[in-house]
Amino acid sequence: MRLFIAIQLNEEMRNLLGDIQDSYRRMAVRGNYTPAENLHLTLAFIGEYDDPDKVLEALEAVSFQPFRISLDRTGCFGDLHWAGIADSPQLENLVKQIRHALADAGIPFDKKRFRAHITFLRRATFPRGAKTPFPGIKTANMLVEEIALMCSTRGKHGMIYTKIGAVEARNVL
Ligand code: 2AM
Repeated sequence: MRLFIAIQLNEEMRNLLGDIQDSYRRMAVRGNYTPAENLHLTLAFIGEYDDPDKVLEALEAVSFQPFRISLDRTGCFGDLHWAGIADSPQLENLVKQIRHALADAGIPFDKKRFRAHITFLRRATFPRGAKTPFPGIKTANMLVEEIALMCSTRGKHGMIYTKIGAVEARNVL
């Protein structure tokens, strides 16, 4: 199974991402728009791995308190367009812990530098002469209270992401 660890988004974040997608659509940008239910922030990409229980066990070593993240910009990697998360030491720390936990358990993962982004459009093609739309500087935020182990499968109408387990934030007084 194809696994990754992600933060699932609240309604406020999904709504803003939907508004951003609409502004791209209004510019007649074509491509593969991420359906609202698939929007997420990947923290670590594991890929093909058949022991999700071992991943969940490894993630028990990760400890974090609830923290806020917010969207603050849009950008692209080639024809893949994303919304960026404002700098967050808590998020960086969480990703570091996840990577350590996976490495300690011998679970493979993509070791590319972490760049906190939420992909909302893939394989974008812009109409001739169009500029990348930069919708206002609206922001949205959410409280991160858990990280989810996600499984990705190819459905009839695109990718299906299913949560198969989670680790919750711990409130430490
Ligand atoms: P992306 O949005 O930038 O493609 C499921 O594929 C999730 O894992 C996506 O959020 C994807 O990021 C992310 N991901 C990270 N590294 C990946 C990799 N090497 N291959 C595929 N997906 C990866």
